[in-house]
Amino acid sequence: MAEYFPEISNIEFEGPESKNPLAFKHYNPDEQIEGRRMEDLLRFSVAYWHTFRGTGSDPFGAPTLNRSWDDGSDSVENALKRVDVAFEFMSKLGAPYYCFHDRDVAPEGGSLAESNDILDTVAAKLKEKQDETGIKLLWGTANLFSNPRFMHGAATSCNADVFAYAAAQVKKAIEVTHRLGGENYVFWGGREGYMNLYNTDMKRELDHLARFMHLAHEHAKSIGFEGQFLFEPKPKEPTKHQYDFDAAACLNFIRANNLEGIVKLNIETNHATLAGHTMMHELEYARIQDSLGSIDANTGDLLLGWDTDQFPTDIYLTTQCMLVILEQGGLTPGGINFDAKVRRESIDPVDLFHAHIGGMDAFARGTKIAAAIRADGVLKDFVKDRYSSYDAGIGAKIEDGSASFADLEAYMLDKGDADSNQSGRQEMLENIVNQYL
Ligand code: XUL
Ligand code: CO
Repeated sequence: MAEYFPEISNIEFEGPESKNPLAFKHYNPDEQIEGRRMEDLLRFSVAYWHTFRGTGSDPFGAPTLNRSWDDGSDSVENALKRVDVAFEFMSKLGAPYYCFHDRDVAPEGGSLAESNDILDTVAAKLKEKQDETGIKLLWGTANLFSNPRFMHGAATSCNADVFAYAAAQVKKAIEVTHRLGGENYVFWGGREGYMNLYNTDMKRELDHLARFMHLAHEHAKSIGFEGQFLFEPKPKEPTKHQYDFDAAACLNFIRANNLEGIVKLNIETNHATLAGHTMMHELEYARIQDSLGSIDANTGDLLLGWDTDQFPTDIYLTTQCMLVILEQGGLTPGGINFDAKVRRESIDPVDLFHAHIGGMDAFARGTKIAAAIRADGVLKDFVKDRYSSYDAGIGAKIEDGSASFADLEAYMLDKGDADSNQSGRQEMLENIVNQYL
């Protein structure tokens, strides 16, 4: 069988002292962290769209990436060849999972029926390669944004036929995800949002989006798909305002439309920062509401205002992510999907390895650091102590609901003034975290 990365052998763990750029320094699948194998805890996933469909083109220039195996055509033959490329890459990297949009893996045909047939053909090959390699599908999704029919959105389009088309496409994508043993199914808004409120009935659009998700859930149930549904927040791009703006907007949508318990969140770093939040904020906000399902790991560039989807290499970032993820005991059935692309100047196939090795190592290292911080309890103990006035006395009565406004007034009239405040010790805590890096 043809080899597409003949120069690359399996990427192994060689430890922090290794100088081999094509080896893991920190990601050691069998190493135990908080009682779990790193591989089982982190559940790394490769994004089919960036890694096997990325060309390096941008709004200013043509493709740059050397991909000798890809003839650039939309033929089924080319799509089937890419499956071989993908599984060779993922096997050599040692990534246990991958994710795809329907249109990443299979080209669109002349009609919906033809597109479905092509998807079935490619899915059969994906299944074959999954069985051969043991690599699994973390999540599937449908591309409801590239084709011009989705110019006004999909579930939120003003054109009911487009809603119907999107429904048919998602029905099929869920079926294919189910067939491939996918553990989750993702809804990222795509063009679900608006460019201008003068031409937009926001109420109808949001109601339609909710209807769409309920229909998807009903279909998933009817075919026995038990994977987790995930909603992926993003504030803008391609639309001016995406309805899945951030974790808070998504959770409000979920609750307002009785989707609680059905849909969790897939939080992406670059989307968090575009929304004006840190990734840690978005993760923590989702976690405390039992809605942190999975993450799309990447990073933006704080000097650029768009979704640059770079590979994460910042140890502070990964440490902060892992502090939250370890606190909820991991992400299963979710995982850490690298929704990230190599720069258009990183033109060689080997750059795909460097990028993923860097991301996996950054997360492995962040995991070890976060676990050490947690083992020593340095942050947790401080926070627990900071709120200890609620553990007994008037604080406990506030929390258990037994104190009324009148009770609180009586308490404070008697006491005269509040106990003095304690320092927040922010700088000390930042220094402590630095000691673990
Ligand atoms: C777009 C994005 C998507 C979703 C899946 O910014 O993140 O690729 O992850 O549709
Ligand atoms: Co994403």
